Amino acid sequence: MADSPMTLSEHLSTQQAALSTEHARNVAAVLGRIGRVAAVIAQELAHAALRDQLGYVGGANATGDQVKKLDVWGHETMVSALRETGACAALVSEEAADPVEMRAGGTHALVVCADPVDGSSNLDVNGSVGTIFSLKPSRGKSPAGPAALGAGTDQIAAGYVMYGPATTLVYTVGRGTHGFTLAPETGEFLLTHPDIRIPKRGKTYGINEGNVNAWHPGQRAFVEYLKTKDKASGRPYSLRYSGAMVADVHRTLLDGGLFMYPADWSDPAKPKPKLRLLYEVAPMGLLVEQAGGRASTGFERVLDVVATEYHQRAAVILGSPEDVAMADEFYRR
Ligand code: FBP
Repeated sequence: MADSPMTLSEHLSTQQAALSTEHARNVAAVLGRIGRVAAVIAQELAHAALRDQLGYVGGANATGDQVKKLDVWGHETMVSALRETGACAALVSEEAADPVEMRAGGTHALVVCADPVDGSSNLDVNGSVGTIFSLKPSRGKSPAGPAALGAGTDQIAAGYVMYGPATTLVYTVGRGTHGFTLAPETGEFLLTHPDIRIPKRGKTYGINEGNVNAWHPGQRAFVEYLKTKDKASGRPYSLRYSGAMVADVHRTLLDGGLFMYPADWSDPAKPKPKLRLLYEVAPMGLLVEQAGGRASTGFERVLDVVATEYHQRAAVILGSPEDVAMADEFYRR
């Protein structure tokens, strides 16, 4: 009989070598807890319509988005779970203007940046949603929140959970990108996608084409290029866009191609990106790079962008290395 697949906690222990001993214990504690929170969130999503958990609570979050009941519930569930680990010094969350300090002690406590419920516009229509997270060293700072700022290269771990037909957790500690599937009966995440390698080139692209008139000219020309028929280069690419970054990135990681959310260039002097750097763009950038892909803003590597604000936004073009390289070329023209 085939061996039963490795559990998340077993796999985490095989990844320890990638981390300093002190951080390794805290990373395992935090990632293990996020795995358990994800099983709880999956349950809640499945019952949301039955528990009057759909719809808005009213009011807007730190980045001006209308807040859904499940956004708040997801945030509070994440806060209490991370607090209990004793390994998390602060949480930077999409749903809180300022970092939530947790006074977990020690130089090796971690700062977590998270989007507890990503793709909120899909919640009330039973579409795929997710949770995105990034772990950075707190360096013993107090308050610890400011340790979240800086470049994406400071991340020591990152991941996401996708709540779709199955619940999938994908993470990296800088030693490849690995995928797990939730066994609802046991609440365990089991290794189903070890060492994901993104194809060098893809056949699909994901972008909100409704924004085409606000794109940088290089972005517009690149999407036109993808849509132009040319058998030799496998074009046209097909459009695949779910409205939830986690679902679009997950497809891109497994099948190749691109996910893009470029900035609004209506005023070229002040380009306006949408997605948030610390808890959307940077963690996805690390996961994609660890799977052999690339993540760019169109002008620079996403992981080199330095965050100076907690809810700073950044443009993103990520996916298959040859496709992203082509996009960068169109931006340079
Ligand atoms: P939140 O739902 O967490 O605010 O995330 C933003 C997001 O929903 C991404 O998941 C998604 O890729 C994007 O916004 C969709 O934006 P748009 O509706 O403009 O296409």
